[in-house]
Amino acid sequence: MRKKLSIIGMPMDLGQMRRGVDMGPSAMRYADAVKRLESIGYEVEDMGDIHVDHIDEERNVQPSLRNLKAITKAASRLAGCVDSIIKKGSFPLVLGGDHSIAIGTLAGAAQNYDNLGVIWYDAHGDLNTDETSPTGNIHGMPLAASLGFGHSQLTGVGGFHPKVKPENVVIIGARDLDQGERDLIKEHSIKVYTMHEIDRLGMTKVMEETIDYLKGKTDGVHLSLDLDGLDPHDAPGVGTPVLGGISYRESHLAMEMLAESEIITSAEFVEVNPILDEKNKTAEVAVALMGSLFGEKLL
Ligand code: B3U
Ligand code: MN
Ligand code: MN
Repeated sequence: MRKKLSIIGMPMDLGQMRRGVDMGPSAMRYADAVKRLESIGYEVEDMGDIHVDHIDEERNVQPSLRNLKAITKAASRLAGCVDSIIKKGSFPLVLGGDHSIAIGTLAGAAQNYDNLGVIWYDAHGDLNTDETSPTGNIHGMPLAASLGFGHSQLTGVGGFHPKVKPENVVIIGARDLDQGERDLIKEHSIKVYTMHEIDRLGMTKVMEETIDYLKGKTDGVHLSLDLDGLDPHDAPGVGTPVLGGISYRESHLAMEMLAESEIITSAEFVEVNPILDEKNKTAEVAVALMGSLFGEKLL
């Protein structure tokens, strides 16, 4: 029987200040995500987009948690959808949208595992809370929220928390962390491969260690891939580019090693902003990386 994969679009741009990232799902579809995954041998179902309000009805209420209401509403819908995909035996692949959507994806996935692992591939930690965030942008908070830290409306999506334990998280590609995020990483001993470790050890070793670290103790692993984890030369269409990132080639290697390991049970590709992109390059990069993640082979 062919393996099943279900694609969901999450056209969310309320987690940050730059419009256009809500078009990310369309851009990745336009870059032939479905065809690419079918050609690897998957039975692909495109479930369309989750509804996201265009504007938050309480947008001026909490500047430290901008658009909280619309974001949590959409996250709950996404959580239900991801949960039902897993329950019917398919693999959920979520197309973002800004990274705040991970609150919903993880809420849905975590209902199905006792020890969900998370690989957070990102230039940022996304470990802020409303108390530590320098911006009030919720796309800088989803990993903290999934660990149970921050505002109860974010941590409570799906009706339970935490979704993940700190010892089951690996952050890869970090190079822009706020003080509150550093404190949280230290306090909870979260495993982080910054660009320093990637340069020093090489991506092969980083991924071997990551897979070893998660393999024994988790019963599922979610890959949350923020395109700004890559260097802006390779992925220019993102809202908060940070120089000195992971290369396209290193990213393919990482995805290929994850494919071989067979540990990944759900995934999302986020922060593709076609308005800021160069001829859909970043969406094409995302789809090429999906190819490697799902086992595409040259020979
Ligand atoms: N850490 C900053 C910046 C940021 C987080 N995630 C992205 N940018 N993409 C913040 O706003 O929390
Ligand atoms: Mn992110
Ligand atoms: Mn980021």
